[in-house]
Amino acid sequence: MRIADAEVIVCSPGRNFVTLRLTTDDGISGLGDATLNGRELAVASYLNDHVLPLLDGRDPFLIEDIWHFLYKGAYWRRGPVTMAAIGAVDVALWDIKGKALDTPVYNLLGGQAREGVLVYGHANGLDIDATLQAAARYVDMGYRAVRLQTGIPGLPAVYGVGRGDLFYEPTSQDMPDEESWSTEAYLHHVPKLFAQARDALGYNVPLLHDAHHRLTPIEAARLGQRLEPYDLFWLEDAVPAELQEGFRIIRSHTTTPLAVGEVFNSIHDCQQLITEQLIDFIRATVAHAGGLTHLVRIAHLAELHHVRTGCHGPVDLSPVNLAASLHFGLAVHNFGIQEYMRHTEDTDRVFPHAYAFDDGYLHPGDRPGLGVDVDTELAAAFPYRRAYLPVNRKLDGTVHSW
Ligand code: EZ4
Ligand code: CO
Repeated sequence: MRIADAEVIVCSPGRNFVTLRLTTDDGISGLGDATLNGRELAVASYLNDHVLPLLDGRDPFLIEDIWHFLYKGAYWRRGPVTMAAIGAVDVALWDIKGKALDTPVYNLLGGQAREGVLVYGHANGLDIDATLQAAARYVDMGYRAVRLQTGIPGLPAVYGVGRGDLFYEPTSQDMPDEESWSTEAYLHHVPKLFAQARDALGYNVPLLHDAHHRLTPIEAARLGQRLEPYDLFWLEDAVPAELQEGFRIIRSHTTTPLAVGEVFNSIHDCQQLITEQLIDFIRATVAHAGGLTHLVRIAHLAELHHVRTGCHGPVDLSPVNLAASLHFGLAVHNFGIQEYMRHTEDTDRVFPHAYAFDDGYLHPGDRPGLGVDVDTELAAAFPYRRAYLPVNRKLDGTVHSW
């Protein structure tokens, strides 16, 4: 069997997605998600102009060989664009292998290690009451874990608070929206959210929170301490993680579990965080961290160091990425939890899929391969539109992490 055809499908059913489809000479197709939010066309070009010509005629079963051919063969290593492109090829090859062997991808990764993939939903609100109402809605829908984000008094717009419905994820055309930030206001307000959340929801629902890279290590340590009475499942992205040893400061001051890694693209971004046991959950994404092949490597390193997985699963990645995450989460031993934001109906129509939510768990389904298709005709009805994530400024105008 040989790779005979490769195409990059760019569409925007509500938001932009870049999808790679590889097809073999005997007509088996595999899909990979190459979406990099706000920089989509860079990955499309990297694939079309530089990677796809290298795949023609290769044996699609040689997943490990092709991974290293693309990684080492480029000479230029790592980086979000490169790793998203390699990840898309990798996932498409796993999809092809599953279909060729007539078995779901999770069977190729070691088989089902649990009955379903525990997920958490996003409860957002302009104020604490609205956030708690949203959380109660998630619990009613059967979710067993919920992330809470709330507006901060004095700040007109902050991360995690948008339209307030089930489909939160900001995007803007033309120029990025600008949000505002005050660490002082945030640190003062967030403990109140979790105090009231425990009063309203009790202690049986795991609760999560995302600080979205806005704190310094000592600020994060203080927040972690203040949140200890409320038993968080995790505090996410407390600080930007380019400086991995920065997490030592947080770790030495608080027992609140720490999660980080949604912007990581390789094992080298987290090896110190993992081997020094500075975090509890690694959030690297299938699509952005070099595909299933590389994410399994990260998970195996993490397992040795008591770190569990908690993959990023935003709506700005397509159902192809979510399906791949579910096969991974079902099979990997040190799985922790999976982020789950519902895609819009248009996205679900463009990417029909076998995975399903039931009683707080997602299951990837039992179709051979990933169990996701792309309807290219329908995709063509949703053309690409340039879009940006927001940027963030402190109250004095200084650009801050978003
Ligand atoms: O902001 O995926 O935990 N989830 C997140 C996401 C990210 C977006 C960026 O593209 O932090 O909402
Ligand atoms: Co996050």
